[in-house]
Amino acid sequence: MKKSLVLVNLFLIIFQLSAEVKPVSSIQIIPQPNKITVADGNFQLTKDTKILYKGGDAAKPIAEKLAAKLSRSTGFQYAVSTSVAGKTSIIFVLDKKQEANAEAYKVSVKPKQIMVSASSAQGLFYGLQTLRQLFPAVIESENSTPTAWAIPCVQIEDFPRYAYRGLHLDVSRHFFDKKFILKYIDMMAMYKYNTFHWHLTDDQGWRIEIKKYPLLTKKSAFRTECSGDTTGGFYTQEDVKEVVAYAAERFVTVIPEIEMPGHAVAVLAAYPELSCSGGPFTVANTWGVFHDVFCAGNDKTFEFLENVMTEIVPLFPSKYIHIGGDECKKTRWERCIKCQARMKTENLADEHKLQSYFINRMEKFLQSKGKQIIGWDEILEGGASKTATIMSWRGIKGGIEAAKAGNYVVMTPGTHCYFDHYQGVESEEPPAFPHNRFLPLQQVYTFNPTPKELNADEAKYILGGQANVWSEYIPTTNQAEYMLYPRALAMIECLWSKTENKNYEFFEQKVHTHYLRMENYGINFSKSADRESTKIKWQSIQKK
Ligand code: TNX
Repeated sequence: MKKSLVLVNLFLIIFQLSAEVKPVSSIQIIPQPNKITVADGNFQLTKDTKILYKGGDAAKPIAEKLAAKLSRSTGFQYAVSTSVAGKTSIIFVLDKKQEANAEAYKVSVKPKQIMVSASSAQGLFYGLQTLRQLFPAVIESENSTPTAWAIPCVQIEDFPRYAYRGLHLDVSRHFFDKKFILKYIDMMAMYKYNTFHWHLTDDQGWRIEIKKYPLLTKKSAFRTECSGDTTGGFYTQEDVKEVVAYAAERFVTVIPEIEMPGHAVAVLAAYPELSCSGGPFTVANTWGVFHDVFCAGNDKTFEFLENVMTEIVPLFPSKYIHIGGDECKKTRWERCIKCQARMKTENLADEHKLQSYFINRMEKFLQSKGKQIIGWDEILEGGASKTATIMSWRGIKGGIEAAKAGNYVVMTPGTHCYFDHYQGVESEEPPAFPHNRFLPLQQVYTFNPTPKELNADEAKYILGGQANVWSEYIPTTNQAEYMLYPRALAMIECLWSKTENKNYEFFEQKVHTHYLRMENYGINFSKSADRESTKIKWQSIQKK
């Protein structure tokens, strides 16, 4: 009896060991790399360590980024060069023969040399981010005195699961200044996000200078709150150029969103002739979905939007422009003579077809300027063109439908990607929300952008995923960071790491070491996930 128990136990232990993903706990990289092999020994960073680059000038700015970071955090002065190896060296190698995926990289840490290699500057940049996380967290602070920074010897080979790894920010409901946007992009780059979706327009504020329409920044960019205070702001075209260039240097593509045909009240407040009723309107100071939208029957609407896009397109090198398309009420169109006349002449059966007409017309215009469109999943209603990319937010249904129809898809379902929802137990979260949706860290971590309903061919249409930060109840940059972190760390592991390399317990451990990194970087992150009550609540949600 005893013997058999011992055998059963032995069997259980062996089974558990083999079934378990065995993370290497001294290496705490987020997102988890594909392959890590740890060896004995350390690399010691000293003031004499040389930083080198090889294989072309494109490697130089990456090497310089490390030199600048180390100079700031150690107080020593590091410069980069192409030759003179030191006793210890860190070398960045552009090697065209490596992995074809431009985002792939390798990091090899040996006692005398660290080598980061990739086939492109972007790959080297990601190698640099991984290396940064191998250094102690003090690398994120300024002028700390180095006490023999030792980096464990390791070999890492890595590339992302998805090509689209996005974070979104709504700057309409609350305006966030340029400085914050740059910090946002910094953190995105550190965690290997590559797309910033900038939600620039909505009912409560227009946020980008358009030279042809000065009222957009004079009037549409500001609203009067119920308290009587005026609030708002906007980015000049110079600001936008700076943000786009800053992002490009960090391999982040900026996709601007200009909302149409709905979420347009701020525009209508300045240009009421673009509505069905003629107004007057004021920039919205409450949240929700409004009846007044762009008139689809009026050619002036298209003239306006085309002129806006003519200024937008050259500012953003991204191949995509986001045209919104969500939550457009049809009530005004139903009663509008011009809209009804358009439906007749264009032979459109209903108002959903009119929305399709609207989006398709703008898509054609943007295509003539060399751009493709992305829209929220409502653009499927009434029929989307084959060339539109769909952002699936009302669950994954729209995304599945689109992928099956051969449209590219970015998955961003509310169940896993809405970072405006609570992450802890509601009553403990600041500030009080009028709704009680709940999205804890654990739930984000279960996100899989490729639904099992898709076969291998259809799955190719899933470009990746994105987390959205809607800002109705996020009035400050501090609050925005609180909502984002650490959930953005869970999200990136869903977008970068292979499913078999994900492990929540290990992730949770890594998040704790990253608290220090974020703290040193001046990020106001949340610790809600640590609360027992949050864990219990999540389990109860899971059971439902
Ligand atoms: C839905 S997601 C919206 C936004 C809101 C958000 C609040 C989407 C395309 N539209 O306008 O801010 O919900 O969670």
